[in-house]
Amino acid sequence: MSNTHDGDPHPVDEPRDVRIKHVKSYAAGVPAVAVALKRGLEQMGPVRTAQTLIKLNQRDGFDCPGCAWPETPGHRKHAEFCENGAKAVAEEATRRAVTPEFFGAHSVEDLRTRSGYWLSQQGRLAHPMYLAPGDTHYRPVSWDQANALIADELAAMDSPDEAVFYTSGRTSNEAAFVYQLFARSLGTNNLPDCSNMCHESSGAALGASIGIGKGSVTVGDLEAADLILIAGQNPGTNHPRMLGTLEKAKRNGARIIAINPLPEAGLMRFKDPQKIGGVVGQGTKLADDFLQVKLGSDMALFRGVARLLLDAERAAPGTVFDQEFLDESCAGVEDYLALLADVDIDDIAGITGLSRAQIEDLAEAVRTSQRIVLCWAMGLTQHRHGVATIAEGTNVLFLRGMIGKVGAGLCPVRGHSNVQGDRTMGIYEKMPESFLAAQDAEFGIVSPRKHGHDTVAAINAMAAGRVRVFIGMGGNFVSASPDTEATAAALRRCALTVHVSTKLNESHLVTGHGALILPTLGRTDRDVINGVPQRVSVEDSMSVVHLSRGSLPPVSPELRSEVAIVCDLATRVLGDDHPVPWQELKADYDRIRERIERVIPGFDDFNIRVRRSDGFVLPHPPRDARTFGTPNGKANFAVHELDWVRIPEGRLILQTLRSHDQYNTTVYGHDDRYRGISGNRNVVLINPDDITDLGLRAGQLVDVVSEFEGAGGLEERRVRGFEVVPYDTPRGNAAAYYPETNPLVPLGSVARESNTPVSKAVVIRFEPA
Ligand SMILES: Nc1nc2c(c(=O)[nH]1)N[C@H]1C(S)=C(S)[C@@H](COP(=O)(O)OP(=O)(O)OC[C@H]3O[C@@H](n4cnc5c(=O)[nH]c(N)nc54)[C@H](O)[C@@H]3O)O[C@H]1N2
Ligand SMILES: Nc1nc2c(c(=O)[nH]1)N[C@H]1C(S)=C(S)[C@@H](COP(=O)(O)OP(=O)(O)OC[C@H]3O[C@@H](n4cnc5c(=O)[nH]c(N)nc54)[C@H](O)[C@@H]3O)O[C@H]1N2
Ligand SMILES: [Mo]
Repeated sequence: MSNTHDGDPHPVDEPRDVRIKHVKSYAAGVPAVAVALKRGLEQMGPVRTAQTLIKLNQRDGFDCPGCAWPETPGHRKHAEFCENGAKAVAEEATRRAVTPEFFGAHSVEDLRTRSGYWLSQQGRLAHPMYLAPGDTHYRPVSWDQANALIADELAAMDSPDEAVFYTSGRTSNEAAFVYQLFARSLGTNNLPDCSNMCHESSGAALGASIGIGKGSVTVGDLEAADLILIAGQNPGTNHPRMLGTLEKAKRNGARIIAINPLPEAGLMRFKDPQKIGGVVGQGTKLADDFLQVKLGSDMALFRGVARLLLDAERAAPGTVFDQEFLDESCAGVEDYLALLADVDIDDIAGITGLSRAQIEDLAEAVRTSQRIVLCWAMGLTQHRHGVATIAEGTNVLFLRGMIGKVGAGLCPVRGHSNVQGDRTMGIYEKMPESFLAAQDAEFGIVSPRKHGHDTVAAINAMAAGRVRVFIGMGGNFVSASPDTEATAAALRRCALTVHVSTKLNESHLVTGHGALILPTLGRTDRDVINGVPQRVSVEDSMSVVHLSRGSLPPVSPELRSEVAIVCDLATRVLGDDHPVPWQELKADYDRIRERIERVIPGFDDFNIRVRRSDGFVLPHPPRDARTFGTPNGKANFAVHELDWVRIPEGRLILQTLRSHDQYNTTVYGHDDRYRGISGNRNVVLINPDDITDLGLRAGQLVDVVSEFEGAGGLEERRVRGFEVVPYDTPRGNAAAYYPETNPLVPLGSVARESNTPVSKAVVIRFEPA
């Protein structure tokens, strides 16, 4: 995070020459296995590599920290992991360590000039470190000193709402539960999390439509589906194990339709590295159809499909809609159908960039399929109208009764491996009264009822000087959040910033007046408390809860588990006579699970059921019994005004996305193999015709300037020296990597209802570098 290059928080110390190779038409296969092993050997050496990869996603092993895709129930293959899961493990299980000597040798100022890639390559954080106000270097402190520093700062607050407790989605259920319990015991609901920037739009849309903010399908449903729509998701890179499920679905006869501005390799073809045929053959063709939509046009596409379904139903009444479902279970059907009256398919074609025939073909597939699953991720959620878009896709499924039956339903594919579980555990700035009341009764505390800050609100509160203490349970707040410069300035106003982390990152270097780094155990590490090995639990994208146990010796004896860190801090802050028995909870995680069972519905016999080989599945009323926990007890059609992303004259719309070689803000390398790009991440992918029209040329370096109409007029933001790369993206749409382009995402540009930063539609222009 450099102060000198304005707008460029990621100074580059790596090769800048971009090499564009052949764009891959398939995912996984032999190169994937080779890359996985290479990264493992570099970071962990041969013994740790073998020890870890064999335990990945196995019953007595640890949950992959990569993504939230479920493990295959029943029979697990020996290598239940993917290239990118293996990279995530190598990143965590590295033998390299960031010691007090390292911090002695590098001032914070020096570290700020390094790239995120370099920082994470230094290894695992090995000792609690403190940066005193005005000091140049982090210095080692004891855990007691660290807790005392935090306690003093919390005690100096005028109100508990001057503390913010951020969470990233790798935190285990047990740690998340005690963490939110601590925040609420202290008196605040300021519990923003990475989900606010991620699937919040899914939760908001599904909560209103079906009464629960979680997906309604299982792996078995996907395997049984006859039509799978994958919109705004790049599973080949971000959920590679999903490809195995899709391949199986294909073999069972499913048709797969990819809806995406980019022809992502993982959607096109898949070679299963765990099967000989997959390794040497041509691979399975996955997507039968690829609909190359313009950014932010999915709502229009869904509405067009709904209109065509309505026409077909009118032409042959009783043959298209699931009238029984609509009559018995739904509300708002008439209002929604009325909206369809003035939908013109030619307009929809114009908005989406598709042909009329493509839209009709999609509608025909939806009309004739019997078991439909809709999958999506960030390509739908991170738009101003993300909530409306997801609700619209849900409406389409409702018309055909595609929920609460085998092979059909809604599948928001989660990101972080326990982001869904963290929410279940109460990591949410506005948990419902039922949760707060149950927790208060269980512990004899009084939780605050006033809603807390989500991520964007927390940044605004910090910027306004209303936050004294920021605590991050994992994550990389400054790099993951929008508007990097504004977020950095906001963090600097805090008295103390604290990060519980496994690896060094930019957020340790953009600090409050004082700052603490608290090193913690990760998924792969052995967690032993008072001589007793502990296990944690996680919940995957399909509401399956299961145990995870690391087995590697930690890189340093100074590492503490997240649970221990929270419980020790809570004891220090709240005292020994606090009604929550923090030390008892810390000493045996079964005690935490007993409390979770008594507070959160669905966790009956938690300690017994979680020890079953495949864990257990949390209740999901729409999926289990076609019942809907909405206020009116119905599946509610959402009625939103049609919205899409307009492209201003002479400008492009930029989406910020992930390469194949990163985990969110952690950059593993500078290649994006499936997209055929290597050697540089500071690139902007543009349609060749737009390159010509804008008077640019391939290989040219440009500044990317974003434009946003804020409350105070036109705002501009800039990143410098990005290389123009011709790419197969729709006219008017560009793409570039996150987090490098996060300085361009305006803090004020958020999704309606979910407050999620609009990371997939930034208005940009170019200036010569
Ligand atoms: N290896 C690896 N795995 C990961 C992560 C990682 O960084 N690395 N991150 C994890 C996390 S936290 C998450 S949330 C997930 C993210 O998983 P994804 O959502 O797959 O991640 P993105 O790279 O943001 O990709 C968005 C995709 O949506 C498309 N898209 C963008 N805008 C639109 C649109 O308007 N309409 C449509 N139809 N498509 C659009 C893009 O072209 C791209 O294919 O992955 C998780 N898994
Ligand atoms: N422009 C743009 N911005 C985005 C996105 C986008 O697509 N475009 N995507 C958004 C999304 S979907 C998300 S989820 C957020 C991600 O936001 P975050 O979750 O905040 O970011 P990560 O990069 O996943 O966090 C990585 C850090 O977590 C720490 N860590 C890793 N494992 C552990 C662990 O087990 N315990 C603890 N305590 N710490 C650990 C390490 O120190 C590492 O440096 O970013 C969002 N920001
Ligand atoms: Mo995410």
